[in-house]
Amino acid sequence: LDRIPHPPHRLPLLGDLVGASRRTPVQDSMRFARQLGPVFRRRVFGHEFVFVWGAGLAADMADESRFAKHVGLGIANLRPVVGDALFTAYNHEPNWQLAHDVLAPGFSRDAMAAYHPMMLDVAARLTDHWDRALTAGRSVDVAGDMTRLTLETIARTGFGHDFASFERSRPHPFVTAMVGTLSHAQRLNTVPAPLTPLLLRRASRRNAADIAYLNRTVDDLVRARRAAHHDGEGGDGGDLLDRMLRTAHPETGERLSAQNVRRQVVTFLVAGHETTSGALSFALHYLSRHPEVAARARAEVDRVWGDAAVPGYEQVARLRYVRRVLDESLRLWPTAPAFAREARQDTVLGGTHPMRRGAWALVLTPMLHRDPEVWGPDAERFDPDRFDAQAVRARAPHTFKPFGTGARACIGRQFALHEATLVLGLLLRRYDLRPDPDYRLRVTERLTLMPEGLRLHLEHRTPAH
Ligand code: MNH
Repeated sequence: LDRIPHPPHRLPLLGDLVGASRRTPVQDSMRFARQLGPVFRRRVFGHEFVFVWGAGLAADMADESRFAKHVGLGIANLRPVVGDALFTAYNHEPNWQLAHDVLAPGFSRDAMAAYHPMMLDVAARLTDHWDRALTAGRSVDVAGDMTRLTLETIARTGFGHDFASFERSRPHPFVTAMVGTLSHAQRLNTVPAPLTPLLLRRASRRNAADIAYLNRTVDDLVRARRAAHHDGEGGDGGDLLDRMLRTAHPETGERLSAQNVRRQVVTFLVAGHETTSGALSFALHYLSRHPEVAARARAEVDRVWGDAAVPGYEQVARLRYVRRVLDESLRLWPTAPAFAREARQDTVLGGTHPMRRGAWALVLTPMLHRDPEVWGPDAERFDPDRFDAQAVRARAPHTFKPFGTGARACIGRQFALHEATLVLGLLLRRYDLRPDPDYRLRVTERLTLMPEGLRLHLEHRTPAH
């Protein structure tokens, strides 16, 4: 550990607080990374955290035979809310494998094709909303509207539920409670555990109320579905909730307990929309700032979708360039900006840093995605061509990790990519996106990343010829 650099002004007791804010732990770490190199440590009160972002070291940590997911920090802080549900389960907890096997078919190709028309329905609510803004000459709140869209999409496809987000001028209380809980989990990292009751007393009470709200919402939703099953309705749709309530494990015959179902539903409602919303928002920001990229993407949409009123399922994956825009946005701002890995046994990281069994480090994805050794000296520049097939083939593996790695990587990856590509295609086809010339990208953090205060002006698209 001694050989791993840390910030120069280390305070006794407090640790590396100089130049750090509790509201932007990721962006502060990015700054430290640039000063300190491919592996560094930060101390926050008594705790020392090791960050890895050099491509060689990160690739080493992707070795599943020596490393596994570590549930720590922000994620561990979510355990009181979602316990052993998929995202927060410890590797050894039996409910991980059980839920993984029961729910994985919910993300198969067939399942995705069945979600596609529902995704289109929700997207039409977004474009109705944006058409009204356009007619009234109002700019749109990008992150707010992408959150409406993605929450409705996961609620509808996964759980047959409608939050009516587009009929509300303020965020749905579910979103407010979720943001409260995520921010609280992030803040807990910045306060020494023994002092939390003292320092975060009011915040903790608020957080308990937020959690209660999330649980209540989910319990209502589950109760309604159980009643429908009881009346002989539903059940064959095979959405996520049907699977959670009705599917037994194909080998063991085991089912999810009622408590576990609640935790999974909260997990999917949160994990299934917050990060996709951020990814879409960053992509729209970059599209508005790079009209030549937007023009190329739109030309592709016109070519692939033609005059079809709505695109078919197959026509979404064929938007190769739009997908590159999305990948490039996720490269610069991976909206789940870090994941933790622990050593399965004593090992040596990158051939130089000894790690004991159980020792862990954070992979700082936004910096891995800017490592000049991989991405070149202009790594900060937005350029979707970094993801053309040839460039991808030429790149070392494990250098692009917005969805994590290994057995515990994102189960919703295809879902998110299909939804986001579809929506970008629909928006490009319909609108010209005009940025506010005075806007400078600001990123807010609540475990996830999201552009702050991003508004765009819409115009009817100018004809292509
Ligand atoms: Mn998702 C795990 C990023 C969309 C449900 N997700 C992860 C991890 C990352 C991640 C990174 C791994 C975390 C870790 O190693 O600790 N996820 C994303 C991003 C998007 C995203 C950047 C969108 C863009 N995720 C989605 C969607 C869903 C979803 C959509 C559900 C519909 N993700 C999950 C679940 C896990 C996960 C569930 C936990 C999987 C597991 O541990 O088995």
